[in-house]
Amino acid sequence: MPLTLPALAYDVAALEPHIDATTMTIHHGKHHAAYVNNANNAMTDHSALQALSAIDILKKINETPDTIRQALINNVGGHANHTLFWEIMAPGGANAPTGALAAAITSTFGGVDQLKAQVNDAAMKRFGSGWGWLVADANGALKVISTANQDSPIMQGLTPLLGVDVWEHAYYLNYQNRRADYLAAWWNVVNWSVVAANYGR
Ligand code: MN3
Repeated sequence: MPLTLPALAYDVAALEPHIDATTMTIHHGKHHAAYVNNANNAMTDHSALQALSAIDILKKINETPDTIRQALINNVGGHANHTLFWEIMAPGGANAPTGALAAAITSTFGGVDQLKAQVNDAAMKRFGSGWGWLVADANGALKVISTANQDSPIMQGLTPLLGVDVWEHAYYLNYQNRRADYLAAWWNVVNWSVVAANYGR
């Protein structure tokens, strides 16, 4: 099959107390796995698509067959979004953004605290399910955006550097309706080294 569920690089309990082990187990093993399975099912009769990476499918989403495009948006998007999400979290996180990313955050937003506030605002204003993002455009300029459902910034020609999942499945077991509390806690597990590496791609 073309797409596979990536293994987590850390234990499901490693992000506690900020993200609990049960949420991680279900989120990765059930939700993310379902996006992978549903994406592969959608591509069953489309061998050319099966040869592409998730990122390349999303870049060419407007060239995909009408009959499966929404399934690809939802499920290839869900796969790419969650793959990034696991990668940009780590136990303890990193202390601060570094290098070119740190300089760009300062020049664009004024500093990392202001960036966090903008991401939190975008994530809080996302009605229903979706994501808050730090992205780079084709010129390397940083922007904060939000997308609905599993819509990927890649479909807009943007490079996602950091994304926070604000679907209720990402936080409801531990935080119930308190999305703001989840967001505040989530910054404690951001792996800024990976976010900085994403900016260099
Ligand atoms: Mn999710």
